[in-house]
Amino acid sequence: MGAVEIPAGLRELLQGYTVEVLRRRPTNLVEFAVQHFTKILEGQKKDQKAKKRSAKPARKGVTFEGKSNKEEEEEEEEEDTVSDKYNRRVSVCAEAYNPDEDEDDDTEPRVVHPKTDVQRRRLQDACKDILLFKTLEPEQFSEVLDGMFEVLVKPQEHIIDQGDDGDNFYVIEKGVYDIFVEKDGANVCVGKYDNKGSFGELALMYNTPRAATIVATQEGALWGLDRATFHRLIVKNNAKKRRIYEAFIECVPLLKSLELSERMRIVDVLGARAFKDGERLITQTKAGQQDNTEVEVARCSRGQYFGELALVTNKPRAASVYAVGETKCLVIDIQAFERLLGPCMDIMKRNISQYEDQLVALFGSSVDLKH
Ligand code: 1OR
Repeated sequence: MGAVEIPAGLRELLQGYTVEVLRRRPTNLVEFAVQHFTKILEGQKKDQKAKKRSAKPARKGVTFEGKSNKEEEEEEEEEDTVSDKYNRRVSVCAEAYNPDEDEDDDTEPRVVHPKTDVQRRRLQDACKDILLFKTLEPEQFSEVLDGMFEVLVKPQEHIIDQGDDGDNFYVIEKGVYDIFVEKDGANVCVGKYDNKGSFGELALMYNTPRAATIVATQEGALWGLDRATFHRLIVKNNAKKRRIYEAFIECVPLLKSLELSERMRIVDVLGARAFKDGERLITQTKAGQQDNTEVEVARCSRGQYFGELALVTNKPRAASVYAVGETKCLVIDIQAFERLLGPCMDIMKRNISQYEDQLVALFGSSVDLKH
């Protein structure tokens, strides 16, 4: 001991402020700090009031493991308000979470939504490719599954509205969901989720308002994870992920032009996947050679990237990719790719032209991969 003790939450508060400064680039840092921290303080006050107003957490079909909270017991007699099927809280804002391994979190009651075997299997299936879960230890992953609750949605239902406070993170089991972002006062559809993927992580990770509106286009099923559990398991794991991948990400040539905070946002959403020798990672879906034999056209190694072409051109996969030996890749999903890698688009496009040159060298005829 003897070292100066850093108050719980200090690092998160300063980090949140820094991220907002880098995002919004205010001219007066002090004035911006006052506004930023006032908003957080107001949010905390609102949140405390909301906590008081809300029922103690044990709702029907929900059990909490761990120490029972004294405050909750005191509130037992208070009026049972909350909550809709989303387990929405009345208000949420900027709680001072410390993503590092602090013990505070362990005193939080652990949320368990009981599930039938069939439900749990469906849930496991929906979560198997969720990148945010890919770097979790099995124990943490199991806690995530325990904490998730089923949400059935109807066509045109708004799951998330841009500008709201963040309550839950969602994993898609089925359904198609449009993504809208407000531009010049109009809502523009910028993409969609088609029966897979997840959304709603940004507001929970960075204590920011919802960045997009998500609307179901048909009946669907989602699995929600409440904000506190998301913080306890995913945000805490992100701090670890930053430590592990920071140095590697720093030396990826493609990402050199990004700011440090932008690179860290990539680390926050990426997942790690290991492949065995010979395993196919990407399958060519575009008709290539007539005789269907495959020719090795290139080999990628540490720090290089692949898989961007189909995302940049919105076309089927132009080549198959196989692991050579035991390999490990860092992966990001298409929405994060579009959101975070815009500044690298020029470099990627330039490199696509190089692929075309390589193919000409190999096959003799000219190819147009972009159109
Ligand atoms: P959230 O908690 O902010 C809305 O709530 C969610 O929409 C957000 O987390 C993401 O999970 C998801 N920009 C911002 N958020 C997006 C985007 C997006 N796409 C999905 N989400 N863009 C579209 C990229 C295809 C960038 C638009 C300029």
